[in-house]
Amino acid sequence: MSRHQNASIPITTTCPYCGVGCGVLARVDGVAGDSSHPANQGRLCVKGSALHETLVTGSEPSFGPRVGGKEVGWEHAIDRVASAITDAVRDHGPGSVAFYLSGQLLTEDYYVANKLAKGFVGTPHVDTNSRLCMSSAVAAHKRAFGEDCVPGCYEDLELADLLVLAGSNAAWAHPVLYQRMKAAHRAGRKVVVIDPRQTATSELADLHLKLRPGTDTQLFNGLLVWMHEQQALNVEYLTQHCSGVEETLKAAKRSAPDIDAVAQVCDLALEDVKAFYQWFTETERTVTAFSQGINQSVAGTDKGNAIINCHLATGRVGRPGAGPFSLTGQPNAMGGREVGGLANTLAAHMDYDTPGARELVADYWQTDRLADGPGLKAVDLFEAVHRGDIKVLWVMGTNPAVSLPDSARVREALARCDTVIVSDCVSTTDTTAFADILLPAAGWGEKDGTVTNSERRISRQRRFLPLPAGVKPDWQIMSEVGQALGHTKAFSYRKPVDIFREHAALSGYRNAGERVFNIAALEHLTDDAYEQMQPVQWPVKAGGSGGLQQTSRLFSDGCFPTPDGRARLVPVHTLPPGQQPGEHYPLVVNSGRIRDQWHTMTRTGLASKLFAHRDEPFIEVHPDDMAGSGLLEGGLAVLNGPSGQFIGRVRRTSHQRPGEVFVPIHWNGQFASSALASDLMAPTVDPISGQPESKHGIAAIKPLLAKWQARLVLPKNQTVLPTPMAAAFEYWSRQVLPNSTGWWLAGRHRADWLALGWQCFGREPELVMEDESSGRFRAVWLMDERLEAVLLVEPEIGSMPGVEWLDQCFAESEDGLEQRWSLLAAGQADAEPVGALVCSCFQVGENAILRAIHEGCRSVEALGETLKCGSNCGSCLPEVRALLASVPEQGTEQADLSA
Ligand SMILES: Nc1nc2c(c(=O)[nH]1)N[C@H]1C(S)=C(S)[C@@H](COP(=O)(O)OP(=O)(O)OC[C@H]3O[C@@H](n4cnc5c(=O)[nH]c(N)nc54)[C@H](O)[C@@H]3O)O[C@H]1N2
Ligand SMILES: Nc1nc2c(c(=O)[nH]1)N[C@H]1C(S)=C(S)[C@@H](COP(=O)(O)OP(=O)(O)OC[C@H]3O[C@@H](n4cnc5c(=O)[nH]c(N)nc54)[C@H](O)[C@@H]3O)O[C@H]1N2
Ligand code: SF4
Ligand SMILES: [Mo]
Repeated sequence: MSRHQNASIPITTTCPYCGVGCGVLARVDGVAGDSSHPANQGRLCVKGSALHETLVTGSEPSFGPRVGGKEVGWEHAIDRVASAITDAVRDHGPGSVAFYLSGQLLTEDYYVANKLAKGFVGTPHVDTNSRLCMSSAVAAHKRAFGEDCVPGCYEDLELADLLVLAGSNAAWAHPVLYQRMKAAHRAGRKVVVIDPRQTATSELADLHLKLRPGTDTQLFNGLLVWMHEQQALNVEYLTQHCSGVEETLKAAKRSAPDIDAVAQVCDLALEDVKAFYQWFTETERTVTAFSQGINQSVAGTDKGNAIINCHLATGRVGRPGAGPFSLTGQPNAMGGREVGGLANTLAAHMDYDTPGARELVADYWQTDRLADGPGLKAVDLFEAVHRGDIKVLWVMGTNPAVSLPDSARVREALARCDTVIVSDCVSTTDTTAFADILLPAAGWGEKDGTVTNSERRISRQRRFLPLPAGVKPDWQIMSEVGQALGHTKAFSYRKPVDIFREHAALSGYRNAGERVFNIAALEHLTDDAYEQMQPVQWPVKAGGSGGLQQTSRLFSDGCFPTPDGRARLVPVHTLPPGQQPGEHYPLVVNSGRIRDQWHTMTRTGLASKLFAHRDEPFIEVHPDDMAGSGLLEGGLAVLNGPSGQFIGRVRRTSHQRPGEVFVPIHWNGQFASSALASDLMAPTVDPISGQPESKHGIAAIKPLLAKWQARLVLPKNQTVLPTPMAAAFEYWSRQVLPNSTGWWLAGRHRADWLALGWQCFGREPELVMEDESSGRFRAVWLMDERLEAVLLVEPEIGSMPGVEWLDQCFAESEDGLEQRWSLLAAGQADAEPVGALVCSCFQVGENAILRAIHEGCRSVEALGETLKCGSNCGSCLPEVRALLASVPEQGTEQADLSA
């Protein structure tokens, strides 16, 4: 296959965002869903459909490696990395070097990182952002099954007659899988959503259990007890295939003696708990899919096992339409687990304490430096950096300054560390700011390799763009460092397929069936076969069609990879959240994803259309908590927690429970003055998995009493707020617009606008209007008849012209500008504000949808025909349906726009 991108021929590849792992047909100028990929069968969500707009290539000038902030050649950079590692190992031992990796690396990158760190530098301190994401599910799988395996496949979510979604907002976080669940609806199928918050996913729910956060263990323990009392347990399955039954039942009874106790502790209606228990008891084909509401908890592993216990006790594991199903978040969280990238694992689904594993791996890698035991997990690892025990830290494909809890302490640790190496495809992030050595890594579309999705399906990511000058793929950067450290043979890879073959072979090396993860049938893949490789589900054996036999379901025969071949029911306990609300911090802070952004926005933050759904950091507050607080819908508020603050716009909604607020995880120092969810999270971790409790902070809320609000709009290529402005305001946030970049600004004290303008633009504005009495100020700076800057200041946000209109001014000729300026001066905008954007694909806002509903469009289809909304990727359909439901047939009541 030609490696050169031809604009007319799309390359078949895989989406780099969520763990659904959709197949994509990619070209520089557009993407489409791959109808032959089993995960998505042609569908894509909003983020997937905007992939060509979030390519790093072209979004910033490509950059070469930097040492101490200065651009250097690759040879020099590699030498510096190698000498920093050599010096640290010589002076302080291999444990003074640490790697912090990511579920967004390709399997080939991940394999090389793990081999380099554990095998040749000899440090055990290799952890990954999967610690913040999947590690509780990993630990729960190992305890129950003996190995970290997801027993089921996506089809099970369609086949299930009862689908339980626990701590998952799949409609926004796994949109294509959610669409599959929704499309599979049939009479009699039931869906239960377990989430303290009403979400877009709860629209699918026949029953929404809006439980008290952190009480999932009691809910599932209570279910086990109930089923036991109803004599609904599968005694034959338990007798033949499980251990730990008695102890588990005993522990469950202690934590959830009866249904009344469960209803009380979970703060649920008794009938609701009963309905859930009855449905679960009666329905053979039950799948419980779980995600971060389960994993990111001080009791995350126990929550996972409480769920798995109920499935084992009913024999519902690995059967069509039945099983526990951990939804993985990142595109290659699963691949990272396969290579052994977590600090407590060694390689290829072997742990340090797996009998014979160290010898096996040392022999396979031909090394005598293999690390000898588990290393530090993410939160402890950064504590060790803070203490100065880690001298060299190499961060790859993750943004810990944003995503780890207690961000201020993490930043302090990064600032203290002797040598911080950061590999990223974007030069300016909150973490690259701390890099002593910055290594430009190839991003999606520029590199080749494989990823594994939530259902164990390995797919190819293929390159369709030329590699930008100065940039290298991660596997190559690490291989060159390995060679510079003297391990020439071990790191002599010439292309990703060399690594893939070695990884595949290790999975089968001396594996007589002890390890389920086995893809040795792929170890002799030719270069060409790797190029053409079709998605395949592990374990993969030789034989079957196309010479390969893949596996959709595991453990169907009731045999498990434990020493006695039995699955284990695990007694689980109830741990209270690490931080309890109280007098000073009365609110519980929940955090999570929004539909159109990906994590720290380094890529989705490039596309204007992905900003339109939620254009500012926000805080969702319950009406009860707003009463008497001075908080206003659309006003700004400050959340103060024990270790930091968060400023965002208030969204009034009863979707979450009173006493609880919700904040998005996406905004960071590149996009807002103070909107890091992790500033409100304590580094409390699950004692078994080490996963931080990122869904449970505490805070107090108060309004940010702004004297004025402003809009600053600059040309598209200006992505940094001029320093004098940043210094003058209490609040700013940045939004990428189609033709410009916009900032929302707010402050407590009146500024001298003209003086501030001088500091930023070096002159007076060409057009200016100031009205002392109303507090309104408007100024325009023009350069060569093009707009250079527009600043609008208003005492109230409500009187600000719509941003679409301002942005349009940056696309217009002088004539159009003149006319608009006169309107601007008169204080009017000529376009109706679109309101929050609902459909990103066709840019349809809620105001237009509400108008169309009032004018008679009473169905999703009718709205789709009139406005096109929801007719492309369908990610917005839950919100379109919520808007429809909010307008009574004949009435004109206001919608609850917080859907
Ligand atoms: N759009 C988008 N999609 C993504 C991502 C993204 O950044 N953006 N990231 C990907 C990644 S890496 C991941 S890990 C996944 C995460 O996918 P999800 O886990 O589905 O997403 P979250 O929004 O983090 O959290 C899910 C829900 O957990 C609920 N929750 C909080 N506390 C509790 C509790 O105590 N019990 C229960 N039962 N629920 C609780 C929250 O209210 C929230 O609605 O998303 C993936 N997909
Ligand atoms: N409060 C709170 N905190 C959370 C969570 C939460 O729900 N609440 N969720 C947690 C979860 S589940 C996750 S997964 C984490 C995610 O948190 P992070 O992993 O920190 O977030 P990303 O923005 O995905 O960071 C990926 C980085 O890798 C870069 N990158 C992209 N592709 C490549 C590549 O090919 N090579 C290299 N070298 N770099 C690349 C990107 O530019 C970006 O800087 O956040 C966690 N933190
Ligand atoms: S659901 Fe969306 S983000 Fe996830 S893999 Fe598919 S297209 Fe990508
Ligand atoms: Mo994640």
